[in-house]
Amino acid sequence: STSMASEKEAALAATPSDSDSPTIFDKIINKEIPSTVVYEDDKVLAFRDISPQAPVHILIIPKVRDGLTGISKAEERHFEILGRLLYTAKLVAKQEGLDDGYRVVINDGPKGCQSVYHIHVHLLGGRQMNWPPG
Ligand code: IU
Repeated sequence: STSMASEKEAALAATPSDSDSPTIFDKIINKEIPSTVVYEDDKVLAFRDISPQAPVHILIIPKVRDGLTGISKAEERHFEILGRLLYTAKLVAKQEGLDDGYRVVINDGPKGCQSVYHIHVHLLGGRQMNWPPG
């Protein structure tokens, strides 16, 4: 969140041992806390990141986590939702007018700088992205 000194600190503080607990994304899904939703259907929700790292920074998440705390926990039963998350990234990129390109990212675990243990796809765009990422 914005009160954290850095996303890396948040990631290192959010140990994977938290991964069986509900996350703040459940409250966003349930509209218990506000977010700017840009796409929603019965399976996925896409909303603007509270701490945007690019002019467009959107998170795409499954409405039901089903053990998918991160990509490292993916099983065969998740094939469909994983496809939907990526396809939704494409739909939202189009909706946001990112016709010259964009970045799609999934952070995993402490070294991947994951801070919320409910799988999420980052869609970043609206500026020139760099490679390698930090
Ligand atoms: P990460 O891949 O786990 O590091 O990404 C988590 C993202 O969730 C990060 O970009 C945060 O800014 C974002 N976020 C949010 O949008 N709303 C929140 O209430 C919280 C985190 I906590």
